[in-house]
Amino acid sequence: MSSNTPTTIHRLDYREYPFNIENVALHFDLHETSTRITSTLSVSSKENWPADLVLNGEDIRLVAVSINGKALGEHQYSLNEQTLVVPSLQGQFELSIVSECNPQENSTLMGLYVSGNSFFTQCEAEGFRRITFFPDRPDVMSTYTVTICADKARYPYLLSNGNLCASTDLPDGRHQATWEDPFRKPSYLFALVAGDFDIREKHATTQSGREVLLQVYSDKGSGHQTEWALESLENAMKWDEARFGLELDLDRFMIVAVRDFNMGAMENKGLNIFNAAYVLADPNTATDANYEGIESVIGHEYFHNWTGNRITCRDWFQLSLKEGLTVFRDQEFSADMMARNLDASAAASARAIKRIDDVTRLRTAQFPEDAGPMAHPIRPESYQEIANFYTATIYEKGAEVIRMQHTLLGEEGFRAGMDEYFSRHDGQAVTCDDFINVMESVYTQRNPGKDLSLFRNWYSQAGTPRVTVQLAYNEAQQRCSITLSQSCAPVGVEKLQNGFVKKPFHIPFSMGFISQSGQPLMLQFEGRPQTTVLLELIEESQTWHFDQISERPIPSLLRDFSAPVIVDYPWNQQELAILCAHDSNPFARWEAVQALSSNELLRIAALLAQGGQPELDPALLQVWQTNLTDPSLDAGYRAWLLTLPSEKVLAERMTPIEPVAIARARDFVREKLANGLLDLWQQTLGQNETPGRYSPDAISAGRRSLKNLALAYLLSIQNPSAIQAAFAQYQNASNMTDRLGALSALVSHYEGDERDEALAQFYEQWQHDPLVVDKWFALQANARHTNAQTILGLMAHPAFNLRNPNRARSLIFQFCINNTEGLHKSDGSGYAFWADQVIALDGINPEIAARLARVMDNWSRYAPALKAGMQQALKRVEAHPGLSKNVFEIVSKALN
Ligand code: 0A1
Ligand code: ZN
Repeated sequence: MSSNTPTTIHRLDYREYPFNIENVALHFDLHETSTRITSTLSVSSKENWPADLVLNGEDIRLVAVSINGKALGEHQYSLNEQTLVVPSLQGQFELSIVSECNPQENSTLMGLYVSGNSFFTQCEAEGFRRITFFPDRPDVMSTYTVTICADKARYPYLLSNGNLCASTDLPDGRHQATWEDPFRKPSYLFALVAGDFDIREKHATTQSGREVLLQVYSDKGSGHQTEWALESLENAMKWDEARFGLELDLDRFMIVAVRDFNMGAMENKGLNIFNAAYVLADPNTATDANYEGIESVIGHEYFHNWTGNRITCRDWFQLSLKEGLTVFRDQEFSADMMARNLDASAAASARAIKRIDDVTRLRTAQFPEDAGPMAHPIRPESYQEIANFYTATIYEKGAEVIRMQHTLLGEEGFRAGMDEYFSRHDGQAVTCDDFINVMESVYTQRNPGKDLSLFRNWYSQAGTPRVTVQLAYNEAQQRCSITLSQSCAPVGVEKLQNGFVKKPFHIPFSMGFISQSGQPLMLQFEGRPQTTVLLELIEESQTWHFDQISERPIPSLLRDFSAPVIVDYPWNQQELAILCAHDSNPFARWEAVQALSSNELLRIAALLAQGGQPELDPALLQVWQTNLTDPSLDAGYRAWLLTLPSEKVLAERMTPIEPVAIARARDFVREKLANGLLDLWQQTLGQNETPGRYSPDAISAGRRSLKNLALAYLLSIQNPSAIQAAFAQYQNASNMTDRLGALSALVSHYEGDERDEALAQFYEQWQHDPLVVDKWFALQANARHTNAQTILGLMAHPAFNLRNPNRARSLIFQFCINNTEGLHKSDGSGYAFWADQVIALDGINPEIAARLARVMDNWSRYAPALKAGMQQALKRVEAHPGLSKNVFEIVSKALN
């Protein structure tokens, strides 16, 4: 493992690489325990004077180096654990390097590794240096020619980026294939796969009439599970043509599923490698959420071909340039797919559901990050380990920052900006500034006198701004005035900088007014009547006036979540109840329900923390009743309206955090809502069956989610007929969504023997399918009464394997992240378990260990007794000898 000497890399230290590497010719002689790689680089210096050629290399053995065919002696280069340096080179030359690595023993899943019976690579961000010595940085772009030799019987398919140019049989049962990628690319986009696979493929025609081959490779025996992946890939291809005019630039596009993978998937040029969880699906084994996840990740990786690959990042500080933009693109793709073939109102609620889902993810993962020790701007200033910066801030907040640009420019302006971005920068490695410069040129052209100079603060400052709203109504003048004031306290490293002053953000703030009787009000704004207006807040505080307003209105704020901020406005519960039933913006209507129920849950949690006896505000029951019975709402949207805010969202609003009080408050309110609306829940259960052939479309998935929500409410009060219904649904389900919906309601709320029988039966039936076994572990990790001891018991199950990230995530991460009560046990057993697992994982896979380490990020915001236990566990991890720099960065920042 790497040592933990913390070296910090700073954005402003960027220096151009002094050499061009025009072409990289790689030769792989694949063997499980010792693979030999010969790399031949055509190098030329950029300047007219000599420079040191610095190549990165980690965990690989150097066999030989030569320049223009002449071997170098040991005194002609220097080699340490991280670099190979050939000093003082100039002009044009060919550098050849022979090295060896051990794929079988590579448990980090970075570089070249073995998973199952196949070889795979993962190079982003710094994995290529674990394959061969190379300037492993995204601004060194080259064409690649790759030859792979391997045993033919075991590895009949030999894949790499680009086009297959030749394949030949070799002696001793081996064969070889040569691939050429015509596009210049950085090393992080290199990929190699060798193995035996099922293949599903299809020919498609691009908008310019070129025929391309789309292929999905998966484990032998899983080919029946790749239909949805291939369909999603084709949809992604068509969508990028239609929405952005971007066409596939290769003759063939391959996706390969792998069981052992650190992340979701990887956009290697023409050869995407995917965590099998984002490829394999059939109605019996995958849920609606899995289908949605596959579509979105396949879209995401495919869209990277233009936003990431054709135009890449100059350095890793620019990561959000490709990730924020590509997440925005995948979110839009999913929204368009969900809304397709629906009438206007169903399409609007399908889009709102997607937005709600994305905002919920932002609030549960990114807001806490932005308030904790790892807070960083979407373009960070420094890092110790780049793998730790594949964060919710870079991805999800990065996408919000792009979305705000889309909001400010409009669809047409944004498209014009994207066209200009490709025309200026295709084939280059660029910065976030380059992107915003392009967008600003369009913005200024369309809004003379305005620019995006303040908008750039979203790239340089961290933290979640708070926008305080004041409403003043003057009856005599029939005028309503809205004042927006922004503030954002320093966070993370900003707090450590002397004299740091935060500058205001450019915040697009979308809003409307609702009358006391629930009607949308028409507003005169920018010379035309509108029910939703876009205010651009650029100062600390600004006021807007609206005239001809005949009564004091209720403001509907931050519609569609037009900026990643927290809104402060003192609605009373009655005003919220009106918005909950009438807001014409479906996103804002859901927000009103969230606000009303969060207020109530936090009030009850505070009361419970002091040992008080709560009562439920009848307004909440009334809102639930209205939304359960409103015939104009579709099922999927209704399910979101009827779901209580999560523990994590509530914790963000509680100081100090009392996780158990939050959990108890949710139980209390859930039970009241279940009992109070018993008949309606039962009717809902009966009215939302989805008979016939399974389809993951938004309407059918929405019905299933509402039905399974009703089941969960009913089981939370141990309703006997619902328990029967859950068993029946579990036994008779024709798809995994319903089967798992029933089983999870039972596992969460029912203690009888049948529960254990159902669990045992589930395992028995699905033990051959690793993705379903992951679900089985996850269910138990999340269950009430599961504690660290239970998890240790499950880790002893023969199907558990700490080296497989999906398995570790399904059990250990699920428990530590989602099982509040189990983790925060007052005896400290949850924290001790966390520390043990971080240490154990660190010896196997530092990237995965560092992700688990982040569970304790916000320890200092918890109630005193818990806080002490968490700090102690963090200290134990920090003191562990030989800790990776990945985990060290996380725990040392947390303790700082
Ligand atoms: N670029 C990928 C994310 C990714 C990053 C690092 C990885 O290495 C373990 C793998 C994937 C994406 O955004 O999809
Ligand atoms: Zn990405």
